[in-house]
Amino acid sequence: MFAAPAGAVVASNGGAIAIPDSGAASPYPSGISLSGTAGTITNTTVTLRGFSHSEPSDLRLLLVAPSGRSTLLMSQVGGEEQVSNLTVTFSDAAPDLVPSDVEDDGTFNSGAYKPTPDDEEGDALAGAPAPPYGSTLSALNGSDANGAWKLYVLDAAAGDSGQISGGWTLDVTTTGGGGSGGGTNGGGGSTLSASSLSLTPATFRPFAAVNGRPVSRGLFRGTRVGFRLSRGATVDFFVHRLLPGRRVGTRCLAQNRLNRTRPRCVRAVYRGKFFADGSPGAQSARWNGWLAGRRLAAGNYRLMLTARAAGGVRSNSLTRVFRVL
Ligand SMILES: [Ca+2]
Repeated sequence: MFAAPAGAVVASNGGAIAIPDSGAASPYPSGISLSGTAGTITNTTVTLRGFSHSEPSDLRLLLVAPSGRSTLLMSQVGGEEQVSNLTVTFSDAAPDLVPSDVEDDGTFNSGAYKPTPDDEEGDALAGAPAPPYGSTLSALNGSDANGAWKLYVLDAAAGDSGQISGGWTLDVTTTGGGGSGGGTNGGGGSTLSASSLSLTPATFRPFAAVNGRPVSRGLFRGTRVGFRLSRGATVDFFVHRLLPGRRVGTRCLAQNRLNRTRPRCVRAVYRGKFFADGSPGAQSARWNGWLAGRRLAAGNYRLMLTARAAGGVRSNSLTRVFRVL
């Protein structure tokens, strides 16, 4: 693989990307936010983790930089054979294109590939910025790295589906030298990234309430929250309950007599937050499933993580869904 050059900024969104049989993945796009990098982009690579699909040639993957410049990472290539749990890096410096015909070009395995947009029509990706799309990652060079990076994953053919279970990592080098550590260089390159948010298990019983206090007892053991930080920071966790609703215009409202025939949707209702002090690297902490002195009620929830450090530096945010029994 390619080691990050000195001065590169590396950030990840570890959230899974679900790829339906046909149409836009969820989320669409998946985002990574960069801030505090100096200068302009000189090199970009993208790594997908846990990439599985029963027919990779169904897929079109588009990376859009904060400037709006874009690179079609792969389109209608990768062959028609099932791939499972690949780690795939896109880099202009890679020796090979993504194989498009497995018989002629070999198997689509984990490894590094040049962007491979085998796309004669150059069609638009529905719901993504309009073409033309770049065919190399150098198409992003010279633009600002700060802001929202977006990865659009579209399945363009019926019959097969997949996922990118471990999300994606962005590795950007800029003329300003980036500077993923420190933050003492005059504010030119202090970044903070979070990745690998997990709940183990993702379905759990919070601690039992005994005299109004949380107590681990039998199956009532809570869960373990894991995450990774690029450097030490305070980590905020926001908890939303996911409830059924009805779509009215752009809003998802609780069902009532007037809107009960509207399309169904999922409402995220804020339930509270907690925080932790995180050290650099992989972290894991037990959570009893209580918020603000109360046990979470049974139901479906979303946990969102965002980290903050001195000087107003904030990380990307990560989300995971979980279920309370
Ligand atoms: Ca498909």
